[in-house]
Amino acid sequence: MTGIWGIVNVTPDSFSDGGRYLDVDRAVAHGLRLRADGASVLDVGGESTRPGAERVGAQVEQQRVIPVIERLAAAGVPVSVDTLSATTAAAAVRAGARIVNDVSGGLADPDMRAAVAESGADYAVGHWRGSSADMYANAEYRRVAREVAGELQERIGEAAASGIAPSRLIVDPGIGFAKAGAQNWDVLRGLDEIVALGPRVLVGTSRKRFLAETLQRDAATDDEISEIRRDLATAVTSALAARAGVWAVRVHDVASTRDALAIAHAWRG
Ligand code: PMM
Repeated sequence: MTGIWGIVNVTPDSFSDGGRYLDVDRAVAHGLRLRADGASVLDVGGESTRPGAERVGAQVEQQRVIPVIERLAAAGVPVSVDTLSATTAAAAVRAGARIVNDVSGGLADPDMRAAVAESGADYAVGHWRGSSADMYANAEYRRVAREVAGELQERIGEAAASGIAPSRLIVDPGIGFAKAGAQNWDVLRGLDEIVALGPRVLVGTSRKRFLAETLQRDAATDDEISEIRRDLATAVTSALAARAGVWAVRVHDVASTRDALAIAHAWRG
């Protein structure tokens, strides 16, 4: 059965109404709720990697995520840390995280691969072509899925050279990262090329802009596409990704994707 990573963002915009301790309590409660909804892994992040987002610095990032990771890990939940920073990755593993989720695939921080190798954690490497601020300038492809697969293959080789065994790797085509609109659909359509690389595959479409753009294009009015509709679109793409053979999907609303995966599973028999 396809796994579901539940997203726990510990950023001021995600939990905005209190001091640091209240934020920790709320983030932990949210994570436990996602776990009860069926998440196989909780992915804890303290720095937004969305297009245009500012970097916050490793110290602030760790103040946000480490207490949350400690408590979720102590509750027995498998935790991953969503970070570009080697020091945050190492601290998170010491706090109980089992997986380092690096959307840059090791390109953002030159110390990342060594830190992961030493930590013993699993390593999720994303397809990435530069930081949030300038990623769209790099969204030039001739055959998107093939090029993404080729660049992920390079990341796999670099990880192996750093002493990270292939069995510890997870690859992610990085939906929305240096990919505009339709290019994301090209990647999803070509997921078999990513699956063929060998490592476990993770895919994150959750609430991303290309989904809203697609719904908007077909909409009768130009209303904002609501969160509920983005979650429905996410559940559909997650079920289709599962059929394409991915190992896990990364989502904000675990319950709707859990239901979609159960229905897709029943269809397959
Ligand atoms: N997307 C975001 C953040 N982290 N991690 C992985 N492995 N894959 C993704 O697609 C991914 C990620 C950005 O989305 P968010 O701000 O909604 O979490």
